[in-house]
Amino acid sequence: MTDRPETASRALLTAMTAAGVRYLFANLGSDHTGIIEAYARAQQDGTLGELPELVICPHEFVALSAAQGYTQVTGQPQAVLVHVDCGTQNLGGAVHNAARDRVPVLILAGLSPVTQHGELPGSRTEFIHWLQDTADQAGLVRGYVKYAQEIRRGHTARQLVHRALQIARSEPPGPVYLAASREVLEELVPPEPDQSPWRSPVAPAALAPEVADELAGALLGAANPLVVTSYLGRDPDAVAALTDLCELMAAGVLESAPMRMNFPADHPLHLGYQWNTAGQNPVLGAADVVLVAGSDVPWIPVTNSPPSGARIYMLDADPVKEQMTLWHIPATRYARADLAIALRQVAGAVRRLGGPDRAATEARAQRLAATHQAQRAEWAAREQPGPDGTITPAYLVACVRDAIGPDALVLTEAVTSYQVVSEHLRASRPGSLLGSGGSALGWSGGAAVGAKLAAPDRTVVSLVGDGSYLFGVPASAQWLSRRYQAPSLTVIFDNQGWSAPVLSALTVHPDGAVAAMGGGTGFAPGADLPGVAAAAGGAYAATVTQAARLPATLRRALGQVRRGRSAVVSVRVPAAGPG
Ligand SMILES: Cc1ncc(C[n+]2csc(CCOP(=O)(O)OP(=O)(O)O)c2C)c(N)n1
Ligand SMILES: [Mg+2]
Repeated sequence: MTDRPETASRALLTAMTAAGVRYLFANLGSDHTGIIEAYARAQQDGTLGELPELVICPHEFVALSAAQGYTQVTGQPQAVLVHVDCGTQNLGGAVHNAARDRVPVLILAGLSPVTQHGELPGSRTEFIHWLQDTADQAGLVRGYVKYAQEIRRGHTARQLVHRALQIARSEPPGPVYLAASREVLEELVPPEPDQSPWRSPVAPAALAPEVADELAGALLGAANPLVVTSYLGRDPDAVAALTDLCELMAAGVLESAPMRMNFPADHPLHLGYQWNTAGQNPVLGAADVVLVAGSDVPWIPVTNSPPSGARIYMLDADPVKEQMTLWHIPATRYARADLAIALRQVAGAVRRLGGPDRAATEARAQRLAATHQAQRAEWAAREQPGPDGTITPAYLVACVRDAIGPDALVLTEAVTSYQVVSEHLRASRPGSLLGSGGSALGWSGGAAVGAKLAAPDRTVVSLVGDGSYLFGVPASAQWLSRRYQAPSLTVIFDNQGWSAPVLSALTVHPDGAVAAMGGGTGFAPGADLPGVAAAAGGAYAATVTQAARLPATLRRALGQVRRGRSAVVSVRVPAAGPG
C-alpha cells in the first residue's frame, strides 16, 4: 500500500495482483488511458512487478480463451481487459465457454466517457466516444456471468475487484464482469489496506451426514452401481476420492462428454465414454443405482438412459443447473457439495455401515474388468490406417498418443472425433486433458497459450477440427504463442469442412435431401491451415495425407515445440458424413 493517492487504474491493477491475478490478457482502446498510463508509470518507477503482467492479445476471444486455459490448469483466476461494447462483443462465445466450464475469470471493460465537455479528466475527446455509448453494455454478457457491475467511483475500485473475484471463485465458479468509464479509471483515490486476506472464496460445502448415509446405503444395496461424470476431474483431488470409492464398491465409471480426465482410462473400473451416442449405452442400461457426480449432460434421454427402475443420485456444486432453462434428470436426491469432500464422505459412510459384501464386490470387480478389457481390445483393433494409407481419426489419435507420451497436456476440440479422442488417448493422469467445457468452438487456440503459460514444463498438444482451428482466430493465437514464448503442438483433424452440422441434419432427416445430396458444409477449395500459423507466429507447418508419414512428421513437430517453436500439423482425415 502506498500512502499517496493513486489512480483508480493503478488501484484496480494492484488489487488484482493482491488477489492472485498473474496475467492481464488485454486488448486495448481509448477507454484504457488510465491503465496504459499506469503500466508506463510503473515501468518508469520500477514497480511493474506490482501489476499483473500485461499480455497483449490481438483478439478478445483469444484473450479470454487464454485466461480460461491458464485457470483450467492452475485453478487461479486471471483477468481480461476489453474495449467498451465492441471489445465485449468480441469476447463472443468465449464467455459462454468460461461460464459453462465454471472457470473463474475477471473481465474488465472500459465504458465510453460519461462527460462530454471536459468536465472531468478522461472526458470525451474522440468521435467514437459517442458511438460506443450504449444503454446496457453489461447486458451483452449478463446471461453468462455470476456478477456484472459498473465501478461507479474510483474509490470502490479495489473493493469491487476483490468482491468480483470472491464471487467468481466461490462454487460453482464462473466469469464476472466489471466496467468502468474513462473518468473513473483516471480518478485519484486514497490508499486502502490490502483486502485480499478477507476475500477468500466461500468454503467448500460438505454433504449433510444423513445424505452421505443415504448415498452410501443406496450404493451398498446396488447390484450394479455406476458413476457418471463429465467434469469431476477439474479438481484432481476429486479423481482420487472417486477412485477410492469405486474400488471400495466395485462401481464402474462412465464418462459422459468428458471435458477433463475424470477417472483413469487404464483403471479396470473405467467403462468407457459416451458423447452423442445414437443408441442405448449398455453400461448405463445395466445400472440399478447411478451416481451422477459432476455432469451437465449425463446422458441424452431420447436415445440413452438408465433403466426406468434405476435410482439416480445427483451430486454436484450445481445440482439443478440453475443457468439452464430446461434441464431435468429424475433423481431420488439432488445434493449440492464439493465433489472431493462428498465422495470421501460417502466412502466413509460405506465403511462405517460395515462395507460392501466381499464376495459380491469381488465378483463384480472381475465382471467389470472383463467389460473394460473387451472395450479396450475393440478400440485397439481400430487403430489402423484406412485403405490406401488414408489416416483414420483412431489411427491419428493413437499416433499422437504414442508420440507425446503420458505427461503431455492435451486440449481436445476435435468435434466429430471427440469420442475417438476419448477412446484412443487413454488419458489416465489427473489434469492431463482439457476441453472447453462449452460449445463455442475456437477455444483451443487461445487456451493452448494460457495452458503453456501455466505449465511451462509440459508439452501442450491441441487436437482440433479444421473448422474449430479457424474459429480460434489462428493468426491471433499463433502470434500470441510466439510473442509470449508459449509454444504448443496443434494437430488439425482436417476433414475439409464442418461434419457436425451435416451429421445433426442426418439425425433429424435420415432420409431427407441431405442424405442424398450432401450438406454443403465443405471447405473447398481448401486453405493452407498450418501456413496461417507459420505466417503469423513463425510456426513449424506441415500437412500429412498418408498414414506412413504421420509418425515421423509428429516427431519432427514435437522436436520443434521442445526447441520453443509452435508447430501446426494438418492431418487429412476422411469426412465424417456426406458433405
Ligand atoms: C462459435 C461456434 N459457431 C458455430 C458452431 C456450430 N458448429 C458446431 S460443430 C461445427 C463444425 C465444426 O467443424 P470442425 O471443427 O471442422 O469439426 P467437424 O465437425 O468437421 O468434426 C459448427 C460450425 C459452434 N459450435 N460454435
Ligand atoms: Mg472439420
